[in-house]
Amino acid sequence: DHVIFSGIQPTGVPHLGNYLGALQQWVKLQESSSTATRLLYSIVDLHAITIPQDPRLLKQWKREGIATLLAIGLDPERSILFYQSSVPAHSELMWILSTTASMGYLSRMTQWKSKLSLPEDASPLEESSKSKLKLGLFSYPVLQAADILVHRATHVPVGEDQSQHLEFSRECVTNFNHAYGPRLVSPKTILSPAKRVMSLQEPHLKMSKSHSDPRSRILITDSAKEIHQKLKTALTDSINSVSYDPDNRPAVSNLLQLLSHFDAQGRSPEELGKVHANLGLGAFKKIVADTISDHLDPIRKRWHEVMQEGNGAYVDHVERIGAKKARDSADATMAIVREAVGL
Ligand code: AQP
Repeated sequence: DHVIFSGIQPTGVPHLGNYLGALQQWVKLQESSSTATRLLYSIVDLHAITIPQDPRLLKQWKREGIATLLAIGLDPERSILFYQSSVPAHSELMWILSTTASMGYLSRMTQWKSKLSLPEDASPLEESSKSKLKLGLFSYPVLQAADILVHRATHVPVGEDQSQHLEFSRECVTNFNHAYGPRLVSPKTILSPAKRVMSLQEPHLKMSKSHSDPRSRILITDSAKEIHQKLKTALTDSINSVSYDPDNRPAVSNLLQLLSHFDAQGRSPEELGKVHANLGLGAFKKIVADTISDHLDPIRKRWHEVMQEGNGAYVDHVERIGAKKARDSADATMAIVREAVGL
């Protein structure tokens, strides 16, 4: 039987990168998988605290995270929705995995470097002695491996930026199984067609929650007006017509890719470039904004409804039920792991 697991950090309202790269895929998997497939989607709050967070804001963002999962169409009867910290086995398995995980492998990962704005060749020993690099940020991929392996996930739908971490999860399985016998299951990565959605302001960077310029991303709760404003100020180039040419026109090509992801007829960016070839950039941006806001409008409305239901009580209720099921799922694996290790 298949088990699908994925997570999103409660570090703010998700943007189109999170939505197209991961969240939309979660809903599609819910719709396409057989009832024998288990689906678990987590708000990974323990990952969020690898970067300093305001505790009150974190609490708010966690609730908004569950509201997001409901608003995009996940059904709590079908998909298990929960906070990572509600299931202590994630942390327990992390510890056990960390005893067979390689420091050398972790030191080559790029995320801790990018979060600290360090160069690609930064060394963990040097950075930790400057006390910049915290142990939790460095060992983040081990916790992520535990999230996946503790539920015996067979498939993990993520954006391309997470491929490296998934590869590391498979490495953790190999190391553990080598030491203790074949107990853990190796997960496969599922990449959505929108592997990497780019920033509206700097098309060479991925769209990201933490970038300082809010105009660089469209949030799934943005109103039509906000979406139009962000597109109006989106970076383009000096050619006032539309064509798909990722090498020479990365910004306009990024907009065509976005349009293609939301196109009801499923046309490719190349085709849409030809369809809109005679438009000026202003008129083209208006079409992109309309298409995105038509898609997000029902999601935004449902998001607000869900957040308001019982003043947040509904969201809390969904999470409590999900957490109970997730604990049962994780405890079954932990019994096997503890036995194998001799704990
Ligand atoms: N730009 C993107 N294109 C495609 N997929 C993306 N994802 C993130 N950005 C893009 C995917 O979204 C899922 C959840 O991400 P996350 O919140 O757990 O962490 P993240 O990857 O660190 O997301 P952000 O928005 O970039 O946050 P910050 O700025 O805090 O780092 C993952 O499956 C991810 O691949």
